[in-house]
Amino acid sequence: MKKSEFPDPFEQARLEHGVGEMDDQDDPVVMVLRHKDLRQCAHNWQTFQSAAVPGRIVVPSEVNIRDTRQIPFELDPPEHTGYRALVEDWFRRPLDAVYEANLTEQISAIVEEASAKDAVEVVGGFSLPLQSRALTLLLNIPYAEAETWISWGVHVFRSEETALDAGKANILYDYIDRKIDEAIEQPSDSLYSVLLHSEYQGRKLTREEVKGVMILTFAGGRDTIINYVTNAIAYLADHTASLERIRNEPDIIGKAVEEFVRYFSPLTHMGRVATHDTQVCGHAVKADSRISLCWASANRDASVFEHPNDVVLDRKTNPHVAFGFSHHKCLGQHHARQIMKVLLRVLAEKVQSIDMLDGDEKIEKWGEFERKVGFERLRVKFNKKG
Ligand code: EMZ
Repeated sequence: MKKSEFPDPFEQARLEHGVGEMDDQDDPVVMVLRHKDLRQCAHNWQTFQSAAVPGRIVVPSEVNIRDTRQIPFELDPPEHTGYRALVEDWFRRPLDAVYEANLTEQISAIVEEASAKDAVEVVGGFSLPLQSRALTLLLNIPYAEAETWISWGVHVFRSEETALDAGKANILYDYIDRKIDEAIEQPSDSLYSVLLHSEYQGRKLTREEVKGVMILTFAGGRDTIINYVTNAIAYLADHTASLERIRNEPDIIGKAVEEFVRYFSPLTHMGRVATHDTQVCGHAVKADSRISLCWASANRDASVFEHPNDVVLDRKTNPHVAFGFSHHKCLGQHHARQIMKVLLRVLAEKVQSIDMLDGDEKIEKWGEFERKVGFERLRVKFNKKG
């Protein structure tokens, strides 16, 4: 198997049962695997809620490592609608030309630096700095702050090895507390200050609410973007013709951005908690038990996507759910898409080909399913364009 291949572990269960079952810290999860069922469940917040105990809709559950509710992610309408409206415009800033130009400058520097080396470890030496520096734009804070986040390594925001590593999670929560204090003392035009000054239902956001938005902003786009970027590099290393095609047909970049996120599905699934006894796809779901919306499975559903296991760079219709579906659709989606768009553009401009050297896959285990989501390490060589 090529390094850039990401098999679909859910196919058989999706076809035969439509659901999969897994245990997570003695709080089982029914995984919803079909595109259509998943979209129905995602819409149906009255039955499948997000506003459960903080951390419980995340799989693996984070109930033991945080008390702060992430906003607007862990809320349901109508509260969700009000909070989301507060932050929606801010998270659309990535679509502005100046933002895109700044991102292009950042990513060009990273690609140039990588191309000057004999070998680059992509996860820690390329995707992590890229994600961290780009985040300074999303937060609207000085570029230098990225160095702190890079120094934390890939595993601080979400400890992959042990889902319950409160020590690591606290590094982030304490940091955000300090930054909120700083923003209270010295207001600026950063996201912290903007949130501290926003009003919800005629009152200022509380400190805990501000913290809830900030944790989400840091954690939601960390490993997801790192995997998205790393996996795209692996793909282009294995498929030089695709890089060449992007160079010759830059108009397909928008479609390639969508196809990569569909194929890689950097976030495997997200949970919900049933408010009453119900069923999904004929499978009983008890009140107060969990389901998960398995984006990664739905994105390979052959009843929706032709040749679901192939990367079709210019796929015409692509109703993927890699950024979620319905009212909870990823707030960071514009930022993530811009990163990939700019990266593909810069690679086409500056890099002739990428040599795959070696790498270790990152495998997630969900009950009977083992899913490759990215790489623990990936070494490549970028060959500069002559
Ligand atoms: C949560 C989640 C949000 C969670 C869209 O996903 O991302 C995970 O990486 C975090 O661990 O807390 O923010």
